[in-house]
Amino acid sequence: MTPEDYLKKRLDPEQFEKIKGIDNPELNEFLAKYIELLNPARVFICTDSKEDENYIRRRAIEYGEEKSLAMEGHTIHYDGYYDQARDKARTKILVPKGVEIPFINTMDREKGLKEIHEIMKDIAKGKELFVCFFVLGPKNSVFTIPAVQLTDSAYVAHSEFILYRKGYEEFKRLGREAKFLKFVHSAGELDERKTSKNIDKRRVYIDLEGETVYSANTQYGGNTIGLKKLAFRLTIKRAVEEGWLSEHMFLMRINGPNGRKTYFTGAYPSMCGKTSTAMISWENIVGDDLTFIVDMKGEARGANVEKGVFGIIQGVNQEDDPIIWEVLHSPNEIIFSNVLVKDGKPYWNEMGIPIPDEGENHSGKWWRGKKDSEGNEISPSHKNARFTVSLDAFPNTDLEALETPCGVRVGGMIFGGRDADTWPPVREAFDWAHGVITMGAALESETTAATLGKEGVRAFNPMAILDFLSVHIGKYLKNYLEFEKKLRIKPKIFAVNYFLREKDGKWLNHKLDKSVWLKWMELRVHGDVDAIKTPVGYIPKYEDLKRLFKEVLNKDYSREDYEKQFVIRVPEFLAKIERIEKIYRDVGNIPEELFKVLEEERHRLIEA
Ligand code: SPV
Ligand code: MN
Repeated sequence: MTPEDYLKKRLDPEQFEKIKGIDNPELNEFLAKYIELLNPARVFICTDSKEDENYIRRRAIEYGEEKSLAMEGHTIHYDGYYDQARDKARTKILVPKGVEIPFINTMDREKGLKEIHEIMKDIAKGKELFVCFFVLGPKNSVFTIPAVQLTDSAYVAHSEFILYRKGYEEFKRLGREAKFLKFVHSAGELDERKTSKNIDKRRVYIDLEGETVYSANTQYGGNTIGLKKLAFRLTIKRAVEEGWLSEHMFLMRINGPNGRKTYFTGAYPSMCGKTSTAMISWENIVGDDLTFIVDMKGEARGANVEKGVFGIIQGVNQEDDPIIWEVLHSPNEIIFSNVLVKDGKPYWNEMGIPIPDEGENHSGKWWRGKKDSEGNEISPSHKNARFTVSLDAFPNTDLEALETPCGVRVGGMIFGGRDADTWPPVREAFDWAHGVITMGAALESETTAATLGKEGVRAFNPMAILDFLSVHIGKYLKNYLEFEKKLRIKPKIFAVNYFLREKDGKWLNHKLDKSVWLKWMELRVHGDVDAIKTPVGYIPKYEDLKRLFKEVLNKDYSREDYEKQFVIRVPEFLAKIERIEKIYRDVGNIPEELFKVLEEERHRLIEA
């Protein structure tokens, strides 16, 4: 039987008609294979129609994966208590026999495919399977990558409709030309709370060769939403092979003098201020997580891979995040996940207002003081609780930049680390290679939120991408370094660190100081202000920051603060170079240029 015949027999006529509209034998083969394997009770094919999207929303409620909250458009979804974050240990890249990739969890491809196909056999029995079409990047552009998602979770499909651009028409338009990514997900058997039951069989297997990702027995978005971090592994590989950049970066517009618009990307490890930077209320958001950067006529052009936000909700409060707060309290379409709900209202940790003493949360029925089976007190919401919302809900989204098929010209690229004692708050690289190597490839962040005075544990996280790398880091860096050669106009590269501390542990900066660094970087991109040359790059002059603090925050900025923040900490920088160099020496197959640039920096620091 041909795949098409199989689909005709297996699907309702109405659903089969939708598939027939797409002329792509590879798609038919894929669908037939996985519908047969997962063996759902029924299959729903989603087109780009409002009606089909509404069907998904309705199903999420009917199947109990989401519940309506008091405010229109708001729903709550819970993941299992032990299924609240990306499962790094059970996420594996499938590789040919004998291949190992440093830092990356790999598994023999044949073995992995066999295991996941066994786990997925009949996994959707009795359930409805949704087949959804999306694209990464703006439609009908050089950025566009089509993708098909199979999932038996209406919550996952619903999330994707909020986060990604619809792609059914694009599949129809491309027909056999569509070089698409494939995602197969099943939440597996569900418990009475409609959360994945068989966590021991949770797997996320990434088949680079087949450009297919399998995800089973999990619901948490980072493990299941195919187009997010699962597709990211596939697009990093494509980018390295094709000579462009697929990055874990926000994309934002910084508003300069006289209406000037300058676009910046920013890569920061989790919890280093990425989303809060992208959402500063007087600047403009284009994206908060993933950016594609290509060269176009010698310019670096960036586009948001997504069109929505899957953001961390802990700590969002009215004072520091007025825009997010407003969005979360308006009748937008929002999925809250793993927060506390009382009387149909969502509550989360550190929201700056009193939180009820009981309700329902990620642990089921919750009351203040409730402990889990390990004796840990359960907080009102999970640390990684999230909100899922489209970018068009934000009043400061740059919608034109979001959808333009040419992307926007990237003026600056920021790498954001987290350390108490090394990087100054902001500095500019001497050139592309200096920035890529000493800022991007040397990115570190502290894993623990250090208690007063105590130093956090530094973790190496180049380009904030270590969790997602799908190629050898040497290849990835070589591509980055070579990308420069395609550029006539090069983005400036900057490094920021919002987390400097005094010797006694006190923070050296306030939360909003970052908005001043952004304005300074914008001016530097256009050569509007001078800077001071140091061994590790250019730093701002006191006078410029003083003026900007007044202009942006209406605050005074003392020379004493400036000197504490911007002193070049030579021993710490030298120690960092040593750490980073050792990591790359141990890995092997790293472009020689990396060691040369680090050596030059060491030399400058010693001479200073
Ligand atoms: C991150 O952790 O970097 C996220 C959320 O953006 S996740 O989808 O889990 O990757
Ligand atoms: Mn992310």
